[in-house]
Amino acid sequence: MKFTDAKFVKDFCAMADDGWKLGWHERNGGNLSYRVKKEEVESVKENFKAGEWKPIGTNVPGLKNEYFLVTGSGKFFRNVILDPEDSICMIELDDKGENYRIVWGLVNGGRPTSELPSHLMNHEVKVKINPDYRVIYHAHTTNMIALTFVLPLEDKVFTRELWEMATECPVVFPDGVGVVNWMVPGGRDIAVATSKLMEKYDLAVWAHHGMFAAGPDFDITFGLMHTAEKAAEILVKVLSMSPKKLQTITPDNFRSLAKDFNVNLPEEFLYEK
Ligand code: 2HA
Ligand code: ZN
Repeated sequence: MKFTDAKFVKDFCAMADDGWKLGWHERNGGNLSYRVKKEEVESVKENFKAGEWKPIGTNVPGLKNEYFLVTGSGKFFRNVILDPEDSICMIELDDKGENYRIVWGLVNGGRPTSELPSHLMNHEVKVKINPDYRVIYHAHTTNMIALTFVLPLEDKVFTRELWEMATECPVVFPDGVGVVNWMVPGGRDIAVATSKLMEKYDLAVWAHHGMFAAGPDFDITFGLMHTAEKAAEILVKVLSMSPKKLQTITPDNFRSLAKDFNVNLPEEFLYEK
């Protein structure tokens, strides 16, 4: 099968395009990675041309010999659907999880996303907790970034404020949201900080930068990012109208919702204000 005819490749490109259309990927902003299933690897293997092994920049032994479809460093999300061969690549990890090599894509040169350490460390954390998790998505979501200038950079504040913005939010992300203080992107330190939050959450906010989302498939992961960003947009509108809410969803309302919707909402987020 032609590589770009595979459903997982088409779905990857469609998700990148959805994010672009929502304005989350100016220029080369954001990155996406997908841990490819064994049978999917087999289905496109005839197209592989292996490049040289290169260091990942961190160790991910829990992902040894896995294959990932990832966006390219410096590549524009806008171009993923127009020219996938130039914009994305498939990589294979070695049997220690220390090096990678490109097996398909980036035909005009380049390397995988600058946030490869964060993506792979997040995948490694998630696969240990739930082997069904396959997608890590980083986007420059406008409203969430705006909130990181005016809200305290605390998990419990972001989680609670976002939950209050739409009844659906605590059902979509019942574990809450983690927050990383401003850090230099692209390196191992921010990858370690983010992957630590991923032990607890599916969503991490990077102050003054964007968000990371994790999930089992493209729809769920994109939907999580979209729901959180929409809640952030509502909060930006509310705060723009008034610094104080006249009414909101209360801790007891959340407890009733948790019961009826059969979700566990940790009490740490249901504090009195
Ligand atoms: O430019 O989003 O965080 C890609 C990025 C880096
Ligand atoms: Zn970024």
